[in-house]
Order: sequence, then structure tokens, then C-alpha cells
Amino acid sequence: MAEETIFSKILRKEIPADIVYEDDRVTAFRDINPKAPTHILIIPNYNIPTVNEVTEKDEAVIGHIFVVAAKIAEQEGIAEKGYRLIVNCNEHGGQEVYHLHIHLLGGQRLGRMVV
Ligand code: DGP
Repeated sequence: MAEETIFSKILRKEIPADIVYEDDRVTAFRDINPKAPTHILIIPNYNIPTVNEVTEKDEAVIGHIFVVAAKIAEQEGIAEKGYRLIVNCNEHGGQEVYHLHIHLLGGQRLGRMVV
């Protein structure tokens, strides 16, 4: 079993989060420390710690995250202008929370790919 993170508490509604979308497979909520006007995290409803632990059994949920990302981008009014999806992995990737998540960032022209 993967270790619990703060995101497990958000999934169980033990701590508050601004949830913008949820279904039986994924949950999306606004990042507590937004780096752009729209900054939403989309996570699977079970913990995969990092991309390194993704296996074939996760393919459907990972694909679903992209479907939901597109829906949320539309909902947020940023689909047409565009946005960025980011997944950080481990230390060099700058990962802080070890529950796989995709950052959905938009609402302004974004800067460089890599800082
Ligand atoms: P990463 O570096 O990719 O692991 O990003 C983790 C993100 O999670 C970071 O942008 C801040 C966000 N975050 C951390 N704790 C919380 C929390 O308790 N609530 C919310 N909404 N976001 C959080």
C-alpha cells in the first residue's frame, strides 16, 4: 500500500479543498498555492505515489485524467487560449506530494517550459 499524503485526506473530505470536479475515478481541486490564474490538480482516487509506479492497471484512470483535464479547461474558459499540463516526478522533477497528480495551469500566457 502506498503511503498516505495530504491528498488522501482531501479525498476523504477530512480537510477542505476547493473541489471543481469529482467522479468515481478522479478528483480535481484548486492548488493551495496557485502559480497561474487557473491552477488545478487532478488526482486518481487511489494513491499512485509517482509516475514510476504507474502500471498497466492504471492506464484507464490515467487516460481519464486527460479527459477530465479537457473538460475542466473548457469549464474554466481556458481551453481555446490554451493551458499546460505538468506532472512532476521525484526530487529532480520537483515533486512535493507523493500522490500522482497533474497540474492544469492556464489563464495567462505561461513562461518557459523549464526553469
Ligand atoms: P508537486 O510539486 O507536483 O508535488 O505539487 C504539489 C502541489 O500540491 C503544490 O503545487 C501545492 C499543492 N498542495 C499541497 N498541499 C495542498 C493542500 O493541502 N491543498 C491543496 N489544495 N493543494 C495542496
